[in-house]
Amino acid sequence: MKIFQQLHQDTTSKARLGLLTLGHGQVETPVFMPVGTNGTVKGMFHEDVKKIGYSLILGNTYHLYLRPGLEVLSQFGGLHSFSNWDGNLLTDSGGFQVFSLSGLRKIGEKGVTFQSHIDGSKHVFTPESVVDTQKIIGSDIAMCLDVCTPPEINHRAATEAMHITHSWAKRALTHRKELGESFKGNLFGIVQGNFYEDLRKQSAEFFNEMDFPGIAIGGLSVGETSEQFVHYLQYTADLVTREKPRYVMGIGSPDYILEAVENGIDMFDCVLATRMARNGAVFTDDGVVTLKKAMHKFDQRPIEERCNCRACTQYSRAYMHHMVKTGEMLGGMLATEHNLTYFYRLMQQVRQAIRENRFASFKRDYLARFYAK
Ligand code: PRF
Ligand code: ZN
Repeated sequence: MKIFQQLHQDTTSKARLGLLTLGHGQVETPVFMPVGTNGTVKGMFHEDVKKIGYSLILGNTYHLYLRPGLEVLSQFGGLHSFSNWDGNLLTDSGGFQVFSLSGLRKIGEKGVTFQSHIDGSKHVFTPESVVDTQKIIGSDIAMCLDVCTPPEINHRAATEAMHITHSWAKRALTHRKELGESFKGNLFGIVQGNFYEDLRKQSAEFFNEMDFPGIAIGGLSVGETSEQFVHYLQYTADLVTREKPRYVMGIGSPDYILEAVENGIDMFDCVLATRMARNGAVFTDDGVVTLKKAMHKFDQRPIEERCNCRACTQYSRAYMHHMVKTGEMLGGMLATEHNLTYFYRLMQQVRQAIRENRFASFKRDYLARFYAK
């Protein structure tokens, strides 16, 4: 089944408007997905996430597998009913988190052995097991197990990681086909290849040939310079088929989002909006506002005049400053709601600009204002 429909192609860039049809409803693209690692967007009620407009959030297989664990999730019939989220859910495969969070880990041809960051216990993920786990979670979009590598590795190591990623993707897809109708989600492949053009090309071509309903571009925004990011994003995006939804994993600053959209990317996720909120950093059209700063102590204005979120309609910057300074939970919650509202509005503006064939000028004007200070 085809899950992606392109609705409009912007005439001023490669940006496009689309529609994803998933198990828990339709999603307009380009779409930003809030991150709910443990099955909850930190500091937010699901109903408020929904009220803002989000209908696709992200969870992490690695975390959910460790806690609450598969026994609990299967007894509850998956994360949707366990957490009472009735929108769509995308889960990352755990590959990336094993590499960034867990202690000792060892990649073999079979899979990856790792130690839990919680209690040091030993576990194994295989391409097949993470498909099974995401089936138990009930993910609407499930990701293949991949090997994401840091920017400084040599060509040989990058080639090896890419080959393992490809071999795991084949196994994941075979396993997904064996599961048939019992697997309700959509399994996406992930292009790797580090910062080498020949490898990125090989990997994009490999995934174009395979039978995945969507393709992600992995291994970007992992510590490289922004020039490298832009170059490899453009280079890779141009090689990935436009027939399928294209997802760049783990990006979420407004400039990276706009760069991705400009190159025809449809989906992205990032902890930035929610993590920064918990540190009292909030997004506005005039840049990031750091609520901790003393300059806000007497400021009676809301974070943003035109914003319709709870923080902006009910509280002043001074009160937000006070809550952040005193470490009140509500401060982080309100700041999170504001940032998620801000990012939702940004994506609405992005989609409107594409619809009206003015994405290139929208991007230019938006960034000029955001970084004017
Ligand atoms: N692979 C997976 N998850 C990811 C990444 C990746 O390369 C990234 C890289 N930005 C973020 N999350 N599986
Ligand atoms: Zn607001």
